[in-house]
Amino acid sequence: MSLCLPLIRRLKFPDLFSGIDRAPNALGTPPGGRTFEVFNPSTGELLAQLPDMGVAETRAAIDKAHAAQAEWAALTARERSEMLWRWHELIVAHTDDLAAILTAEMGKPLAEAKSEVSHAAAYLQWYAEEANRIYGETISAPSTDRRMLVIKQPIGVVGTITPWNFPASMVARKISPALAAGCTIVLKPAEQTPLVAGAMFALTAQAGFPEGVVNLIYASEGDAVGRELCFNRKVRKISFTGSTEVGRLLMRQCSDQIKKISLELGGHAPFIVFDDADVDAAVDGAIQAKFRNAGQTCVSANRLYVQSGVHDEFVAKFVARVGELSVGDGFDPGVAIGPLIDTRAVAKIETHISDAIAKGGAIRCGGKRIGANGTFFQPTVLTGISGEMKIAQEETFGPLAPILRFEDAVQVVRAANDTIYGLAAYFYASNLKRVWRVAEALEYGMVGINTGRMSSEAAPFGGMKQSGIGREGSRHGLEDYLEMKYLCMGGI
Ligand code: TXE
Repeated sequence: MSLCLPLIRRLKFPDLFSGIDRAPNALGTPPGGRTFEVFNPSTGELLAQLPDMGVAETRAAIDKAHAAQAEWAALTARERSEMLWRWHELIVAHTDDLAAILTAEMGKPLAEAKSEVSHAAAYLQWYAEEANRIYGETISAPSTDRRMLVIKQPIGVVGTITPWNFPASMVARKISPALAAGCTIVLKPAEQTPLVAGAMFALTAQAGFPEGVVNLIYASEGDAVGRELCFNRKVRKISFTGSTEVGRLLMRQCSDQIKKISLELGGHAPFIVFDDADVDAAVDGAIQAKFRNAGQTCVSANRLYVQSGVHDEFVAKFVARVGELSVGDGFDPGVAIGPLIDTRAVAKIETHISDAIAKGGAIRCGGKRIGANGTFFQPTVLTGISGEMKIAQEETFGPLAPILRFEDAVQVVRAANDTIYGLAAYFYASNLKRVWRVAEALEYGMVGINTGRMSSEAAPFGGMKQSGIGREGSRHGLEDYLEMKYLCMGGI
């Protein structure tokens, strides 16, 4: 592996970076020395060249995880918990470096990167605690000579595949409940952002995790690794976050062995502002829900529905605030919006804008690429949006806020639910009856009421419909990594 000097110079502990080489699973460079490159999306600068692992390396990692499984599961919950705590402490101690690596490879502003690393650490802390709270149950038996109970056991080796948009917190969100439950893991991070995952894995050795418990696969694409994880019988569960398209493929592949799978896929979040809302609070919430991570979040507010009575006030205040958001390199102080992950993402935004304009939409601010690198885009607000436009139907994954005016509260909920997705929804209102009714009627796994931000390690994150299967975070997130076993004792 080779790493570029400018990135290493940014770090307080450059040895953390060199640790990436040693940590994962010492599988070494694949035959033929295949490698792939990682670039900074802000500058285009080459950050690193990594071994490009394939089927053989994935199989070797699965074998290691499988060999370590029984011993890992046999540790006491307290012992597993203590290792998670140590990993948590190491991540907290290295927050600045991990955030710098994250900003370099993904582009998000350094402050957001730091907050993501803290969020990642919070998952480790949560599941270090939760590891000690795996309970079974006893059942009143229908006859006196029997005793019936339920125990929970780790599922076994888990294959995890993570995306580029939250490259640190996604790793922690998947691995920490799996480890707490007593599972071993093989993880393939996104090809655009493998470095922060590598650095986090480098710390697992210091945290005391035994050899083979956590295994990292660097790969330039997901297909071959994904197939091996799905079709290898030693892997008992897949956990994936990414596009709905790949999620569907993985589910088909897992059907071969009826393999368990958790999916956290795309979203198309409605953000509804009712007439009785606090408009200033709604503007704050919309800025957060839309522009965090340059709009590249699965819970990003994708469709802003604003009721007629507050529409003009909301648009005026929102456009003014969006105009203040500065775009640039995530390392520059004061930057609120970094680059998009690649030029393909920018092209998708442009398609959504031109389609909306052709069908009668209007640009209220932004609307253009910035700079020569081609990955920066102005935060943009569109009004006059209607249901037949692409932007009202598809996930944009960028800093583009389309506003739809509405009159009727019942119809807006119907429109909000009229999508294949069901991940996150937001609404602002003050009437208590409306708050309850709308919260119950929205077909989404997560609903933010008078808030634009709701992710927390303490809460179940996940979606309905084609946004996924399963939940991550909270005590519910642990259940996905546990098998339930019913024991019946007779002759008592
Ligand atoms: O996702 P992919 P991409 C959505 C968002 C975005 C779109 C495409 O709309 O614009 O998806 O993003 C691995 N078998 N989300 O192309 O391809 C890949 O290597 C196994 C929402 O980046 O799904 C990476 O590690 N794995 C989302 C991971 O899947 C495969 C976050 C995600 O990549 C694979 C990201 C295969 N055949 C994108 N092909 C969210 N839910 O937050 C790719 N991968």
